Amino acid sequence: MHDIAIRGGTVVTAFGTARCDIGIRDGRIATLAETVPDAAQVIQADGLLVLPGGVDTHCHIEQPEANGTVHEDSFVTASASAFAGGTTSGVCFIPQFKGSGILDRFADYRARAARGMLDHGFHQIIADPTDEVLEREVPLVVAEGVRSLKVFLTYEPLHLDDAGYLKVLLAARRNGCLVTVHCENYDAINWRTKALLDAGLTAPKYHAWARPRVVEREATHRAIALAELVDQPIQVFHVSCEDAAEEIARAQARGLKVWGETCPQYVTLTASDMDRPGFEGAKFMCSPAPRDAAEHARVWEMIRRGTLDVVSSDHCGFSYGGDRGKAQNGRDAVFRDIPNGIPGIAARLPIIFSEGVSKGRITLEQFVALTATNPAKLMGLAPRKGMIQPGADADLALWDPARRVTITNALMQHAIDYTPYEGLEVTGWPVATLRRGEVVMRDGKVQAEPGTARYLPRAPYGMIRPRGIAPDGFIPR
Ligand code: DUC
Ligand code: ZN
Ligand code: ZN
Repeated sequence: MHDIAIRGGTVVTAFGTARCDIGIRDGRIATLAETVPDAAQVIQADGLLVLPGGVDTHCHIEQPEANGTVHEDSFVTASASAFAGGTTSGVCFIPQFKGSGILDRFADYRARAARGMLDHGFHQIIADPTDEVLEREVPLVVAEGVRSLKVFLTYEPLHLDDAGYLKVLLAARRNGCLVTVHCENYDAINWRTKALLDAGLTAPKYHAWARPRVVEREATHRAIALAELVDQPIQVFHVSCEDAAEEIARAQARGLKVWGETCPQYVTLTASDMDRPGFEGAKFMCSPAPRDAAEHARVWEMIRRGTLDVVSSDHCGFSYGGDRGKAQNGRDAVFRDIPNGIPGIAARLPIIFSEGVSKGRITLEQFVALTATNPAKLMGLAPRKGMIQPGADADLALWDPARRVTITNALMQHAIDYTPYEGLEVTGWPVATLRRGEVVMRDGKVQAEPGTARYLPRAPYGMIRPRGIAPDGFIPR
């Protein structure tokens, strides 16, 4: 006997598509069969696709910043937003600030995340790679199930220089972690920023001028080269352009363990969105900066080739109105002083489905791979998450591939007062979301109890094991 049967739908996995029923028992997928006759509850899915719930492995939620602010979406509101868009699990960021360790933050952040509804793992940000942090504290958070260290090659006050990055790569290698990297050149951006501000070019649109493609390409190249030196697998976060993706493609062709992630903003938003009157351009400010329509086509090509194999949201909630979010330094702040980041945890799946599958750029199976299976595998969450197979958590999105929707902020169900995708028309929309067999969203109504989130500790896994090949065979400890 099953608790739930999902009947009549078309089940899509990264490996194929089949008309079959799904039987769920104790929150897990128990049966995939032509018919599942015995169930206490039946959900009819005729005409719908049944997809693995989205896995968003790059979400900034309720994350404290060094200046004392906290991203405005709480774990409760961001969980609701995720469910509204068909996403059922995420990986978020435990902060570290220069001059502090990481352990005190871990307990606090884990408690915040537990108050939400989204199943979650963590990346550990390393902003101050002291010996104490790398030798003593990192092994302790790894023992708690953290398997990725996140570094920023730019951004005050998070940025690491090459020496610091090398130390983190080595610590990751010792502890069996992946390193995820924000790749932009810190000094080049600062130099450009100063020159722009000195010339009186201060509006939001100059954010893109301060950090052109070349600074991303250079840092991507360097991040990969140093990872090769240490024989440490890395994922390059939020690749915005072909130039940076080509660096990843070259590394992959040489057999290096380098993966590339992109985000919906890099196939929809453009630098000209930041050129709106007054402060409005701040709504689209994120880093790397959005490029242009021609670049969108090139990013799609890199997705199709498999160079970029994960699409995450980089959800990062700063409201537009009021004085806490984008305007925390005033509505006439120069571009350098406007916080970077845009909300997107709800919009991710609809945008990639619509722009990708509905417009014929990728297959259904590629969509599932990009948004659920590949991120789950790379982060060590599969097969529990990101897959539809017996034993996996019954995390599912029931998807109407023909539903046409105009994105509005209300549909996003987050705590942010705008969406950068306002007015975007999409074809394909989630009509229900199940998390561990529980219907947590139906027809846009989120119905999950705060405090029901589960922490996803990550054990060692083979995908991120070093290759055992270093340039001259020497890897320091
Ligand atoms: N870029 C990041 O690297 N992080 C958060 C938001 C952003 O735009
Ligand atoms: Zn980043
Ligand atoms: Zn980010």
